[in-house]
Amino acid sequence: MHIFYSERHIRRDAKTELSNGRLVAPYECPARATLILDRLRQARLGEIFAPREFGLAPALRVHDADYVAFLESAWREWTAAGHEGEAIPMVWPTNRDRARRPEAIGGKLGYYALAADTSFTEGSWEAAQAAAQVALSGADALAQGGRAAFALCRPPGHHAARDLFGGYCFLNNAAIAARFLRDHGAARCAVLDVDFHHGNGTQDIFYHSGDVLFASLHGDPRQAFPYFSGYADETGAGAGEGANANYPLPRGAGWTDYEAALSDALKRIADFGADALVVSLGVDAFAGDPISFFTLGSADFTRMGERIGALRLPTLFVLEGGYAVAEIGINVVNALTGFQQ
Ligand code: SP5
Ligand code: ZN
Repeated sequence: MHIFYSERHIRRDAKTELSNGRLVAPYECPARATLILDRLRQARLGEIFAPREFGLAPALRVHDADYVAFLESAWREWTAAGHEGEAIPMVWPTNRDRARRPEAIGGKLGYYALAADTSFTEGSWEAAQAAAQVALSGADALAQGGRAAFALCRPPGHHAARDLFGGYCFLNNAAIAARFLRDHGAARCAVLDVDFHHGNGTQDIFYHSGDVLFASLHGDPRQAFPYFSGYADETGAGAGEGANANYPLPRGAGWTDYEAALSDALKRIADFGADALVVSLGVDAFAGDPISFFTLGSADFTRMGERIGALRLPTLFVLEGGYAVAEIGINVVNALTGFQQ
């Protein structure tokens, strides 16, 4: 398996996350990636490569240009306004359809945010760009005929929509990779999202597309972030009708519940006739995850990987969430090892 990694992820090193009414140390922290890297090396899963540079054009295939320009200038604008803390969105348009974009950074933050859990900081944009290059390098490895790749990237991406950041995400790495695969030979691409949280951003980006199937297993949105999407009746629209599949699962769901949903999702992917598969690999379905409510054990990630591998599709794994930092390495390595069996 080709593994891609950039140490530029450490530029995303926020000091604050607004969580349950307090400012806490962010769950999505640099140690996550370095611990996974250590474990991958120990497990000798494959050679680790620095990313190639693809520039911003592939990201602009799924994100709006004005949003990308906002990400590029947000920190500069925040400091120019004289603020000293990290930039946290605080006010949202109640009707996004007719909202005009404010000029002041305090307004722009809410205009382009889906949640207040993601402080914008110096270096966040640099790290987000590096993460997208890591994902693109993995997609490129598949486009060149590779069977499997792992993009060890952070910040994660699956909550980021065309023009929204939040849920610790800025650029949607998995969506950018899927779009790249479509642009480089794959007639149909599937995205399987096994992160505990619904991949609302990826769903939104491909909701009207019939050539990219999105399937996601996640905590029931009635109970779990991001709350406003992930219901089973969200099945796609227009040309994308039938190409979106959500599997909301209840509090306490373990491998038995999970496997039933996974089997159905995998069958959907096989029937779809995808030429390539992108897996949004979050490991926050783990029982010990501090912000999630499933009960998978470390060995269940091996089973998950095995089941995904049985599809026999060219597969790119893109790292998403997973906040039980002590076990994050073993859980990711188990998923990838299971896939290779
Ligand atoms: C990529 C990813 O996994 N993003 C997740 C972002 C979740 N951020 C908000 C979490 C709110 C969780 N509230 C439950 C706290 C339990 N103590
Ligand atoms: Zn997550």
